[in-house]
Amino acid sequence: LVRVEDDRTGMSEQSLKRAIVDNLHYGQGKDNYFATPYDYYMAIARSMRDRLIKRRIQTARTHIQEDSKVVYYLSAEFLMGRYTGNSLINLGIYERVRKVLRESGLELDDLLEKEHEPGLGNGGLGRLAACYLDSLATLEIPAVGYGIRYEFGIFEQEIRNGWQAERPDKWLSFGNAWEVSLPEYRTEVKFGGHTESYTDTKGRYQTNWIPEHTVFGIPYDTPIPGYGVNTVNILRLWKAESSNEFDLDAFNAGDYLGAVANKMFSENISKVLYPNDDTVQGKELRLEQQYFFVSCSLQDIIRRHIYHYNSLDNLHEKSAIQLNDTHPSIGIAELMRLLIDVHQMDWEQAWHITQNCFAYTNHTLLPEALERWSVNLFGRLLPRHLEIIYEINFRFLSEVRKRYPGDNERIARLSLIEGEGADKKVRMANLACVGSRKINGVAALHTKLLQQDVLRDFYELAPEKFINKTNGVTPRRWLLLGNPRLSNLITEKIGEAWITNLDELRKLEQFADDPQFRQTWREIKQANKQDLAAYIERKNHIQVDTNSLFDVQVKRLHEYKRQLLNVLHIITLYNRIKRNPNEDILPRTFIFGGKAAPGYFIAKLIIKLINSVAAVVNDDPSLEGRLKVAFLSNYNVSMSQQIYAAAELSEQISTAGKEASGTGNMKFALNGALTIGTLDGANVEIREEVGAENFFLCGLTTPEVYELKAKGYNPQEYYQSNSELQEVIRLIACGHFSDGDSQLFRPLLDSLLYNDKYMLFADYQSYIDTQDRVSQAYRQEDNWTRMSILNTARMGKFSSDRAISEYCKEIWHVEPVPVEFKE
Ligand code: 26Y
Repeated sequence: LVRVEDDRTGMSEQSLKRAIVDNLHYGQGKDNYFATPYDYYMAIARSMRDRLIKRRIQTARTHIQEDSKVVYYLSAEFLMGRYTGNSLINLGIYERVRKVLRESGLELDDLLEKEHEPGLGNGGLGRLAACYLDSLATLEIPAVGYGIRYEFGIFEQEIRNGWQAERPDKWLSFGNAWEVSLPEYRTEVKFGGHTESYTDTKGRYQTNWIPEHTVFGIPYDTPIPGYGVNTVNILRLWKAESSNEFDLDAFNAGDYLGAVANKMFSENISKVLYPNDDTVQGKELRLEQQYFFVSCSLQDIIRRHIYHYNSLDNLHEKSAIQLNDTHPSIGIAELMRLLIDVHQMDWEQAWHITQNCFAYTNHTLLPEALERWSVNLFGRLLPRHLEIIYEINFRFLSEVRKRYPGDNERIARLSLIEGEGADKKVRMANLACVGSRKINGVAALHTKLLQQDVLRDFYELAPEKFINKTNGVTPRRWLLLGNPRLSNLITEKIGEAWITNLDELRKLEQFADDPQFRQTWREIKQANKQDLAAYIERKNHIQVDTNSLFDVQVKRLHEYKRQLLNVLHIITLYNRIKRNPNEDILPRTFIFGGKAAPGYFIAKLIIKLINSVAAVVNDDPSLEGRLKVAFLSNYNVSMSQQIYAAAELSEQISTAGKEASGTGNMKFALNGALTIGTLDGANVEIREEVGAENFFLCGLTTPEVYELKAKGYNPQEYYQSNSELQEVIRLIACGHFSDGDSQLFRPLLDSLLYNDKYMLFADYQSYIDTQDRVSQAYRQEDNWTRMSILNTARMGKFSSDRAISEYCKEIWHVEPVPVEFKE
């Protein structure tokens, strides 16, 4: 018996089939004669969305009934990757839907590739937010992700003549099956203008903010399902719209174009994601974006809280607000403003609530990535917030003075305001530290360096605020969805408990010496390599040897991540073969992927160098195909899933002390790749877990880096005493990879020879020696496979479920709230 309701919620094969046909018909307006693969994709997506909406409603009801405390994850970036495959996985019906479609001659995996990936993030920080939403839902924690619905996500990267070129990412142009807009919850946000003080009827001193203009935020919700549970949380993204379709005053005054300009100001706010993830430029639009989404989100939290509790006195008992880096840290001043100016609370109570709502995650050690806004700009855009920040600072520094009388240097370092006179700056990290109950780093080493270095004064002031939360990644997307062959094998051997309890993978250790199991393990990696090789052939027209070692570095391009060191190794091998054609060199395929910030010239030049080396190496017959280099353009979440599954060697070679954590490092190892890496970020903990004997360590340690810097690092000392390195540099310098042009790569070489900020030369020999050990190890096929199995088996710690349960217990103080599913 089939009920109408079944088309929206049913999970049987028959119901799923009817649902897809129904959505094809009435959602896309097509039947199977007219339908394109994209139409089928949309019908599948909508059918999943229907099923999730039902669960979402029941989840929301349960959270209200239980007066649950809610986690609000505020992030300027959410790098979600494609939704549809993930929702099929989390609903547990991937195979069933695949079977149903096959019966109609359709291939699910091909249709899922029609989804335009929502790339609303730059890299690690945005993807971490996405993994955390998956774990929050899976652990049945009431949670909302708040961010910006950028009309254009991270740019699409093309390679033209070896150079990166950028194109806009028009991800919404064919519609978004996953979002639901809620115009009735639109929220007003003010900008500019001035403040006025007055005394209210009760004789209280009050401040009024008279803005220059206002903007509406329209929320768009996407359901976030947990794996194997009924909880469906939401990601709520704000779109900016003009608050007056045609600004009436301007219109009445005959200023038609002025009115339209105002509309354009408004809609610009959520137009585009800033593609920088390294150096901050004090761009006004960026501050507008941050304030816009934070104000919408806090007003939304307050609206729901008052509706439920009819008071704000217990806001901090029912809400935990996480700041994903300083990007949303204006929220501290905004919550104060809302509580004091709008809800008439006194300062002390408002401050108590604010401090107990917020917690702050820091993601960087690079000083150039710390946000500081010019006081001028800040006061022009957010006059009331600047007043509030001065008041917070005044009260804070009075306390500091009591504690450290006369220590003016310390006071200057702790101040929320930096500098004097015209170029004063608001320090957002200091605001975040003062306004939060907890401050966390994202790996053990990173947290330690925060305490000793970047946030040292805050640590000395309030050590109890500091806590480490080593990053994690979701095993649903990064193993179950991305590597079905390996997932099936694992489940066959140890059952499926690993999917929600990744420590279960330890049970694979017992098979590490089983020849049959090793054989299967190898065959799976081989099959994944063949898939990737086919992709490389299709996209780059490069034929790669699937018996060669797949040596992969995929991540944003940055000098500190040292893609250039990897290139120096490739050229070293090239020179060895050129010197002695019979030299026994392990065949390798070097795979690169990653975007450079459009204004980051050196990073773009490194891309050009990789492609130039590829052009020479791939075509040189004397190498007999032993070395191949492929730069895969437009690296994104979807591509990365395929890459991790096929990778054998994971390059994690940042200068020690620079990479806060890394998360790609975890995804590689989870998929059985071995790591060559420095003692940086989470590499340290990965090595601890998998065992030093199953990890290829190279390079200086953080204390060694500091020491070398202190005594005066001179790259020449390393250069002059290393003939192989000289040969590499000379080959680039003479134009060997640039058709004889000896100028093209000069900026790279000059920076290495005369500055070498990230100490590539200091680590060169260690890196080369370690790569030689990798080559030897790869030839011991059985032992390599054993190490690969042990890497996967010991990755339990790096599940985002572990990370999120720690945040829940130690930072947010929230408990799971199971949701019952009722038909
Ligand atoms: C302010 C603006 C320029 C900016 C925008 C984005 C600054 C930074 C970022 C993004 C930073 C980022 O992605 N950081 C990475 O966060 C990961 C998750 O914690 C870490 O694993 C990784 O080491 C860190 O670089």
